[in-house]
Amino acid sequence: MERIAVIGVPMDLGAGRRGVDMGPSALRYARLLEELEALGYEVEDLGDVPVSPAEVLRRQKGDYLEQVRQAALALKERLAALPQEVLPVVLGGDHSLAMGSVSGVARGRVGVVWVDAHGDFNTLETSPSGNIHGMPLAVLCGLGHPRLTEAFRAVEPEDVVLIGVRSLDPGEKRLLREAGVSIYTMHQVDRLGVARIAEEVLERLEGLPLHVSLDADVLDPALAPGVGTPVPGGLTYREAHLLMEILAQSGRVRSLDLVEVNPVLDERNRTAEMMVGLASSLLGKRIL
Ligand code: EXY
Ligand code: MN
Ligand code: MN
Ligand code: MN
Repeated sequence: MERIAVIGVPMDLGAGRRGVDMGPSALRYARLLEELEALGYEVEDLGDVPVSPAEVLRRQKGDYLEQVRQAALALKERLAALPQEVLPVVLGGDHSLAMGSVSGVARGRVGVVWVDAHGDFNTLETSPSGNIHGMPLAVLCGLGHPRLTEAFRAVEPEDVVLIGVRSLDPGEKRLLREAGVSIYTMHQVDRLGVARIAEEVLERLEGLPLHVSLDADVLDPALAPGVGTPVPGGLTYREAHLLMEILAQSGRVRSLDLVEVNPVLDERNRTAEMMVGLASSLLGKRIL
């Protein structure tokens, strides 16, 4: 029986709004572990990485970058220590945690499938907000603050694919183009369809173990309102499930992030419930 290790990162320090620190609880309350056990996995909950709550830091005028670095580093170390055959499922928390998850699971080259309305490819110089959750993918590719790139650089831009993008800043557009990251925007999703895109992604990342970093804001916000940076015109419920189902059929998914669920902005935990459903599809749940 395949083993899954669940680990939470209750962090909203990288985000512009408070609340995604409660994402791990919302996902657990949406019965993530029970769903995975029902799929036949042996599931172990490793609990949460310790993170100082933003409110505490605000009073201490905390240095968020250092706090985010510490939390992502703790995650990286925990994941790097897991036995190779264990499949980690990381619960966010804001997307800056992915600096720790991707670098923690990487044992050589890893294919990164970044499913997100955003590019998350800003540096401190190009970011319009200074929010670190808009930077993790750039850091993983070696671009950004040295305190972050020295700890988390882990992937080749050619091994990264973005799917669902519909909000990019001018600076990150340039950086993405220069780096050579593959990008399937919502325009391509509409023109090609997720089935064709999923097949192309699997072909492009042929032979690599896959890390899927799933940002809840890739879904249409009318469907999944519990996110801190909503952008209209996202994936439908079926598009998201089809994408997960085809990636699952490859048998190459080795790790997963579920990030940016903000229960404060949600309606009755429906965003977390959708993310649990998508995780189930990605980890093998089939209709028939
Ligand atoms: N591109 C904008 C920024 O960098 O501030 C918005 C980033 C949102 C990031 C969320 C996690 O996907
Ligand atoms: Mn993101
Ligand atoms: Mn996003
Ligand atoms: Mn190369």
